[in-house]
Amino acid sequence: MFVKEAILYHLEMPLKEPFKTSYGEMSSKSLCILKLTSSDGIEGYGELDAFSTPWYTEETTDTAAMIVQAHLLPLIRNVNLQTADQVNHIFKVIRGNEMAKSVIETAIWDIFSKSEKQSLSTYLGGVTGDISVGVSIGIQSSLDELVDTVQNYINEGYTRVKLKIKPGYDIEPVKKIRKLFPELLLMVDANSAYCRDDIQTLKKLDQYNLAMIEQPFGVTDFVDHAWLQKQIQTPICLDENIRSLNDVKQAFELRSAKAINIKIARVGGLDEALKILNFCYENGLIAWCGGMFEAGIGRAHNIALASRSELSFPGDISASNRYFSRDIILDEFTIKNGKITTPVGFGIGVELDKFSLETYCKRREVIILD
Ligand code: OSB
Ligand code: MG
Repeated sequence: MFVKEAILYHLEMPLKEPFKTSYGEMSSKSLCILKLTSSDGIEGYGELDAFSTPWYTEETTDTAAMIVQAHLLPLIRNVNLQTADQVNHIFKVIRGNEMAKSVIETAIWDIFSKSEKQSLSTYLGGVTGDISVGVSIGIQSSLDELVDTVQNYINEGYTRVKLKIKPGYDIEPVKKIRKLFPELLLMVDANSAYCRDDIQTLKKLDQYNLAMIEQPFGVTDFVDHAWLQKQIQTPICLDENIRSLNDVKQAFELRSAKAINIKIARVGGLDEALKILNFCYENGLIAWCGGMFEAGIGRAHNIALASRSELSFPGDISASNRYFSRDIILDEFTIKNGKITTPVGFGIGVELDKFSLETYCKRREVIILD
């Protein structure tokens, strides 16, 4: 299979409500949709999930789009691809830039699963059916607002709640939510806002029966996370630290974490994500599927991955309407009884809503690879 043509759509999608983390506030998501056409005329889709500001990783939507065009697409030009997992290997000559790699790699998995006339979840070894999902809740302006927000998502059916925290907004919100919802599968995500000096606060958080504490320390702090994990019972989950299988091995050897948030975009695509998933399963690390405010295409890739039975902990995979008033796919993802149903169509199993795509599209580039 050869890739003959690539179209990159640059979108700006306003969020229904601004989302606040320890990094700052976001009110809209900039992303790209990549459409690849194969020599057999099969169309595969990928989503470029970076952000407009490089606070989560070094990449931004614009820098990643540039890397896609200038450095990555040329590497698969005139290459006869035999399997989807080949792409990860081909891209190894480019350092980092995982989000840029992921948008192409995931589109190629879509093409291969379509050519095998299978859903992507089946192709990845997943089980089709319903998957349990969770929701990530940004920092709220008051505790009352937080309680209402959590209650609303529970009413909608979400079975796991993740609260964003930062120094000064941690013990109180957790205490309040734990008191009101004693049985709730609850966790927190610090987006690397703490350091060793905050040990007393982190020890207090350890007392609220949290499912995990996500990324308390800096993004390369494997040693400091190991220091912390020795002193608390709550599993530490690494997010920003994990860019590859090697990072997971390092975390495992050092005992920096007991859980891994797998984001397809952050690890450079589905092949690396599957390798991480296998490693976690074999070594007793909890693995689950994270999110990056994906639109419908990225969400479909996440759902296909999350359909693997090893990812039983509910991921950050909300319904389409959690972030956007209108998604870019025809059959939006909805939540029923706390679950999202994996699509059964070939490949990612969702179809672009061309009208909706147009309304969000700022510009497009057509790249011929002949
Ligand atoms: O840390 O997991 C994170 C969103 C953007 C960047 C980083 C993170 C998040 C989320 C939301 O927590 C996940 C989602 O619902 O898509
Ligand atoms: Mg996180």
